[in-house]
Amino acid sequence: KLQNDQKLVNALKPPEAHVNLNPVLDSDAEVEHMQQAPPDPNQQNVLKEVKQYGPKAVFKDGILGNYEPKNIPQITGPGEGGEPVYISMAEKAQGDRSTQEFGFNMVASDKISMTRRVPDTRMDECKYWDYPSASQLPKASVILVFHNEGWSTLVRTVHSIINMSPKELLHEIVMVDDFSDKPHLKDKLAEYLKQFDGLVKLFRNTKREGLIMTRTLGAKYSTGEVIIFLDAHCECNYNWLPPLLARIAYDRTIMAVPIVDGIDWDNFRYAPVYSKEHFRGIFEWGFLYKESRVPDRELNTRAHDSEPYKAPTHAGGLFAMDRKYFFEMGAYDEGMQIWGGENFELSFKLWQCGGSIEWVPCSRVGHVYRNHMPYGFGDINPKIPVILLNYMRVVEVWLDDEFKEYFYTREPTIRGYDIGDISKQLQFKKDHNCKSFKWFMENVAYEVTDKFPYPPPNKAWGEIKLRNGYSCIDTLNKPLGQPIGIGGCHHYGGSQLFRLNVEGQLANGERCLAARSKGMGLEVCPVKQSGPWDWNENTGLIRNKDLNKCVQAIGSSGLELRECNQNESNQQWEIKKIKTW
Ligand code: UD2
Ligand code: MN
Repeated sequence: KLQNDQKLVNALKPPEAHVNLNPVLDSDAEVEHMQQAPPDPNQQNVLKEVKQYGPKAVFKDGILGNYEPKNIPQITGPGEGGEPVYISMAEKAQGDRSTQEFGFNMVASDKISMTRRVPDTRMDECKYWDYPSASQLPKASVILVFHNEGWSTLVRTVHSIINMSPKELLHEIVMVDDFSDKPHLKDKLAEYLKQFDGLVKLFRNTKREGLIMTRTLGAKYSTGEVIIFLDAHCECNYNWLPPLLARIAYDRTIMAVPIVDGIDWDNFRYAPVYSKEHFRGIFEWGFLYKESRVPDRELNTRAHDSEPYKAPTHAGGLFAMDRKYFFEMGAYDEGMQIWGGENFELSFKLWQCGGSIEWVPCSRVGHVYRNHMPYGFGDINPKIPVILLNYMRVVEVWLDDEFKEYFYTREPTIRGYDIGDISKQLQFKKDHNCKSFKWFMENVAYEVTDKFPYPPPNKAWGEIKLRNGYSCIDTLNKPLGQPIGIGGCHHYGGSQLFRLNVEGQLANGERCLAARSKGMGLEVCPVKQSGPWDWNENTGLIRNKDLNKCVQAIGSSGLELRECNQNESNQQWEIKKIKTW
């Protein structure tokens, strides 16, 4: 009863004043103001703050936008203009070592100026937008969480944010050290940041929290109206900030996502991720993150090709949100650990519970993609991979039952694993009267099934082991098209985990097996879900129906398709379920 009373009290409270609800209107007649949101028929019975739209950006063809940089100086030097930087033979060993340690070639990075110019990768149209004046835009706290990052890539990120942002829109940079143990991130960093006169604040975790929890902490420490997360190895492009803030000023429930350009881990070349077509974030049913061309249905809702477009999800690292709204939405699920899946958690939550996600083509930020992940996951030790544990929490909270099934079809080994308490998330979903995942699939992520149709049920899954032996079919981590083989059974899944579905597809992870030269190789699963494979539990034969041949172990590591022969012991397979917990 007490709880209910409290809820009632909360419901009766007037909505907290927010700067974007009643933007100070200035006399700029070009800016459209305050259109009323149409009522949402799905949310009729819910007591809800009426959405009010704020000022909008305005396109002025041929007239340079109000925040456009003028007179960009021409500078020459290593890496200027986003050109690649090459190291000498003498430096190679050290470069390799730094790559091992940080995932980036720090010897190359160290040669580049902290304030190098990047190439302007935006569409030309982007130069002609006027964004609301600084008094009409919320101010940003840019949050950088970091764990054992290299020096120059980290510090260049800070310089780049400051250099590329209008002064009056950058409230602060909040850095949160996720329990790094590298000496250069201790006093040296704190000393270095003093030159920014308090604009850059440094906080440190007293234990390893992982990037997800650390981001929530960073948001707590922030005092700006908008929070913008960036990875700690980014370089901002021209005028990256106003277009993001403008979307949030217009509607505080929008998550605004910049387009993420690529910076090479080895030579730091800055290159546009794509220039002509628009892409947006989606997923396949194992929740691997994917990007695909934005459907016309979405593109056609806009008047200009440089306008933001809606997206089902995003890569995770770079985005802007109204700070208060981030917490109203419960921030990140605190049960998710270290790395992975948090992008889906926040995305599904936003879309299903009244918010939205937009990608903003005129805001571009470069991100250094690593050579490999250089850090471990600390002390935590779940019996399934951390990333899958995170995905499972997302799935159990946000997906309807039929959709959960698609995920477990794709990741059968983890079904039933104890993911801890999700009651808080489920309660949130109820309290906010959130829409179903089906609604999300039909109205937001509607192209997903064109690319990744719902997986047919598995007929058998597990390791594929020779009946009379200890060898298992193994992808041997071969690239697409290369012949796969066999290896000693290890029972860990991974390269030895296969699924045979009722349509005859045999798959490992997101890849399918196809006949290749004499044997089998991996391929991208065809959208048309039918495959040639069948397994006879009695004889043990795995037959390719198209070729009428069977899978046979050859020697200690080979695999070939041969004439079917049920008396051949190297053709007799069992498909054995495995569990890693
Ligand atoms: C991508 C995202 C990343 C995050 C991740 C999934 C982009 C460009 N990057 O991987 O932001 O969403 O997917 O979770 O979209 N860090 C910590 N503590 C840790 C581990 C990492 O603070 O325990 C920091 C790290 O220093 C970096 C940030 O978190 O600043 C992201 O980590 P990453 O760069 O290794 O992730 P990335 O880009 O591979
Ligand atoms: Mn990163």
